[in-house]
Amino acid sequence: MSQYEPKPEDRFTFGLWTVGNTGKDSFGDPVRQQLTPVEIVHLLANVGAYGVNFHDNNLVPIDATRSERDRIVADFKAALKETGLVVPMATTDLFTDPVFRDGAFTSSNPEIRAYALQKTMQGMDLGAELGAKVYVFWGGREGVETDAGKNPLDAMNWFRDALNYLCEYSLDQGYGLKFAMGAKPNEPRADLYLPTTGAMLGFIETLEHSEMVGVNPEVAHEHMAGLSYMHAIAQAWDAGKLFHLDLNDQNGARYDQDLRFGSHSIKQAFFLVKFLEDVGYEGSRHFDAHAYRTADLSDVKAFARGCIRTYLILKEKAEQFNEDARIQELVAQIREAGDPMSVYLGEYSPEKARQLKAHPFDRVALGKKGLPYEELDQLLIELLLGAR
Ligand code: GLT
Ligand code: MN
Repeated sequence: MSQYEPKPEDRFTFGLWTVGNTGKDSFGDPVRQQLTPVEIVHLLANVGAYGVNFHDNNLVPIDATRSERDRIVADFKAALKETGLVVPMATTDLFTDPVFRDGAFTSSNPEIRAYALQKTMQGMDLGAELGAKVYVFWGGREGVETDAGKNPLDAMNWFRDALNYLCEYSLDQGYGLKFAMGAKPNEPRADLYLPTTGAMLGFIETLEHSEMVGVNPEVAHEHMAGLSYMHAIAQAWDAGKLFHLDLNDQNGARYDQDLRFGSHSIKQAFFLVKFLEDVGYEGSRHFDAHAYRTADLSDVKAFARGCIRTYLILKEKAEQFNEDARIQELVAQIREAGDPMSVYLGEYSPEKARQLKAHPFDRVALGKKGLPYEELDQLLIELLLGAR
């Protein structure tokens, strides 16, 4: 249906590794041919994406020579020019190569920590060359299987040192990059450091250039921890730190599924889209998901279109929710339950505190009041199911 056609201002982006996923998993070999970055750019243009993001090694293999790198980047730039796609975000693969088996910035080996800095600086150079404004940090191996050999305080200090160093590098080069840190509770390691968005937000405040650093929350990662993604997003927004996001889906505390956006937790996805649209989020709507292992290339396209369409359908549902008279009546009833207490709430003053302490609350009567959350939630379900 034409009303669900993406527009550039929707900022729908995908990573090269998402539609480029070959279906390989820990138990099975690839089922799809590896597409080249140029082929992926064309595929994404075909499904209506605005941009494409990459890890350094999605684009340039880790062992490429300088001339191979330059040729790959030139071909990629030509494909971007031809299709009009842009690169809003880039990141570093600090988890695939065996060198990172004990982490990158938090590796016990200082030589590996230095190599991780070198690799990230080169990744930042590549990102900046292609126009990226956001640089993502996902610490896939920053964690442990056992705490027997590493003190988390050391790991935290090494992590902090690395980010402080890289902020300086970006400033030094004039790249103007914003860093976005992605949290994940576990997998591939047993326990990853800074496992939730809230933990990341706390850590960021300890950095020397905390103003440059925000978060990149991912649906699946919060849901794996049994948390509300939308609440993590709201906290990041409240802190002015929502620099990027990873949209996908996840069925609870399983392995990291990276499902098509909105394919499992429709209600959560609705609240998320409504939140982003209501506050006026203007960053990338980036899909960090991949198609089922059963998919062939044409089904991968259906997967990518599906991510976009579901977002746009939920955006329309959010508008309906905001305009639905009965729904808004119930929302208002919930918000306005009780006598106006504004005289006591808000800023503290000794006089207000004295008056509030003297106020005769009817606690029992207050405790008797019900709230129509059931009716409201059922209306939402009916709206989502198309019965309203
Ligand atoms: C991976 C991870 C995400 C990261 C991506 C960039 S890769 O899919 O789940 O959190 O943002 O490293
Ligand atoms: Mn994931």
